[in-house]
This record gives sequence, C-alpha cells and structure tokens, in this order.
Amino acid sequence: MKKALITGITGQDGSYLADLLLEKGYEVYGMVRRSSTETFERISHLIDRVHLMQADLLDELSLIRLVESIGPDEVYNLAAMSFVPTSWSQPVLTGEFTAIGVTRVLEALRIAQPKARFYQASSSEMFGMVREVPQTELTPFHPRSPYGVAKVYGHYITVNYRESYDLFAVSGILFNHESPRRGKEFVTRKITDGVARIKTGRATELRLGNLDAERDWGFAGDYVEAMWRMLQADAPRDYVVATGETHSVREFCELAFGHVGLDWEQYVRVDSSLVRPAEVDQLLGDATRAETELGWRRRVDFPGLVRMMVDADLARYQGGGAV
Ligand code: NAP
Ligand code: G4F
Repeated sequence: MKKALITGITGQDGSYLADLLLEKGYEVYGMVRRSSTETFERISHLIDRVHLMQADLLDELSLIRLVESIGPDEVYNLAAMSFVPTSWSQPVLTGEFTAIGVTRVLEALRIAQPKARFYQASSSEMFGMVREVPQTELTPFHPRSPYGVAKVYGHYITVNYRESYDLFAVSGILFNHESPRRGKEFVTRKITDGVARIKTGRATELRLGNLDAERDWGFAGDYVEAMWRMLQADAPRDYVVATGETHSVREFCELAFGHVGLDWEQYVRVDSSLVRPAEVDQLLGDATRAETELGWRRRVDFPGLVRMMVDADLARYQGGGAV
C-alpha cells in the first residue's frame, strides 16, 4: 500500500485529493496545524480513514519529524496562505507560509525521505499581468500580488531542488478551481452562497468588487486528479492545468442567479473597497501538455460547475446537506 502525505488536507483541494487517494487504495496522512478549534469540516466524511498528524509550515523540525515518522512515497504540498487579498495585509506571513514553507518541506524530504515524489501547488496567479494568451508552461511570470510573488518563489525552489538534488519534484500550475467546498471568501463561492442566502430570504444584496475580472475556472475534483497523474509520470515535469475557457465575474453572477430564476442586476452591488490594489485582469490556460502527456481531461464544464455550487449552497440553507 502506497503512503501519501498531504499538507493542507483540511483545505478544499486537500479534501478532494484525500478522497481520490483513498479510492485508489493509498494510506493517507494529513498534516494539520495546531489550532484551538478543529477545522475538519471538509474532511469530516473521511476522518476515520486518514491519519492526521500535527506539524507546521513555519517549523522545520516538525516537518522533518513528520516525514521521518511516515516515510511517504508521495508528498503533496497544498498548504499555503491562499487568499490573494490577505497577502497585501500580511505580506511577510504570506512569504513565510507560501514561499519559504515550500523550502522547509523540500528540506525535510531531502534529509529524511529523498526518494519520495513531491508535488508543489503552483498557481496561475504567477502569470499576473499576462505576457501572452493563452498561458502555457513557457509563459513568463509577472505576479501582481504578494501571494503571486510567493508562489513564484515556491515554483522555482521546486525546480531548483529537482535540478540540484535529483528529487522527483514537480509543480502543477493550476488555474482557478472551485467546488462546493471552496472557502466562502473566494468570489465563486461568495456568489453561490449569496444566491442561496437571497433565494431563501436571508439576505437582500451581494457586495462584490471587480465584475470585469476574467478567470479560467474549473472543478477542484478534476484538478486533484491531475496532481496525482503528475506524480505517476515516468519523469518529473511541470504542467499547466486549466479548462481553456475564460469567463468574467459578471458572467458567473448571471449564471448563478439565473439558475434559481433571479436577475443578478437587482441584487449585486459594486463595493469599491473590494477592488484590489493590483488586479489580474484575465487568465486563460492551455493544458495541452497535461492532456497529451498525462491523459488528463476535465469532466465538469463551466455551467455545470456553477449549477453544482448553487445547488449545494441552496441545499445547505434549506436544511438538506452538509458541505
Ligand atoms: P485552502 O482551501 O485555502 O487550503 C489551504 C490549506 O493550507 C488549509 O488546509 C490550511 O490549514 C493549510 N495551511 C495554511 N497555513 C498553514 C501552515 N502554516 N501550516 C500548515 N498548514 C497550513 O486552499 P486550496 O484552494 O485547497 O488550495 C490548495 C493549494 O493550491 C494552495 O497552496 C493554493 O495556494 C494553491 N492553488 C489553489 C488554486 C485554487 O484555485 N484553489 C489554484 C492554484 C493554486 P487550516 O485549515 O488550518 O487553515
Ligand atoms: O476568487 P478570487 O479571490 O480568486 P483569485 O484571486 O483569482 O485567486 C484564486 O485563484 C488563484 C489561481 O489563479 C489561486 F492561486 C489562489 O490561491 C486563489 O485560489 O478572485 C477572483 C477574481 C479577482 O479578479 C477578484 O478581483 O474575482 C474578483 N472579485 C470581484 N469581487 C472578487 C470579488 N474576489 C473576491 N474574493 N471577492 C469579491 O467580492
């Protein structure tokens, strides 16, 4: 039985990846940080089938001990401060978690388990002010937030450890991916949660920032499969994972409100305090390499994703289901 270690198992992607790896027969270990309250909502359905172990991206020794005690075959480094606006208010902490944290995990592997295969969660946010459309593995980076800058560091330190120490270390440059388990501060989930609150009489409006921003949005469940495929490949290589379609925040609103028979323009208010100091106007990825070399395909399309998220939030408010 293969052993996999997931950092960030309590997050959106960590929970879907744990589902996938359990289904494939892995013994799954999840790294969690100490907290005064548990943040296990997304993994409550599988908590009896995984091993949760405490360590922190800020504490090198805790990472070395973690890796030593597990001896993992595969390590998925998903833990990070992942919310772009917070990276302006906490730029130093963002660098510690999202940039230097990657080096700490790589050092733990180099010292304690150099044979393990390593996945780094890189991001399309690294393309920022894009140099070409669509973006591929060869597109230069121009990050627009402290988060994006930290991810560029994490990306290149992964490449560097592969080249310096011959580790099987790869970076997945994933474009935005969403789901009913997405954090409520991200725009897609904020919209679908807002739609459900308005539809069930809990709210009368939804305040958003830049409606013109465009993103290449896919389904998180599809994207964790690409992560796994990258670690099964014959050779370590970096891959873009994207749908090849881009849609605006406005279009997302139209579809989400329309799905429950509401006109978005009657409820959405633009709030200038939500507009960012520097924006990424449009992202559009080309996943040809992942499709041809890894055989990866997305299954959920954009309208299907919007419907899935609205339906889940509505069911939750109507007392139907856990998220
Ligand atoms: P998420 O839901 O915000 O989850 C982040 C995870 O990181 C949580 O489990 C969190 O634990 C953990 N974490 C944060 N700081 C930590 C620390 N100091 N020590 C240990 N754990 C820590 O993020 P996600 O959407 O699943 O994304 C997963 C990864 O992919 C992130 O690195 C993100 O930057 C990257 N990414 C995401 C997307 C996307 O569209 N979702 C696209 C490209 C790249 P707590 O539960 O304790 O907070
Ligand atoms: O949903 P968002 O906060 O995601 P963003 O900034 O694209 O970052 C996400 O995707 C990255 C991959 O490219 C990940 F690396 C990162 O960890 C995260 O998962 O914002 C999307 C767009 C932005 O242009 C933002 O300005 O939506 C716009 N937006 C408009 N109104 C809003 C809002 N974003 C948020 N969060 N809240 C709003 O009210």
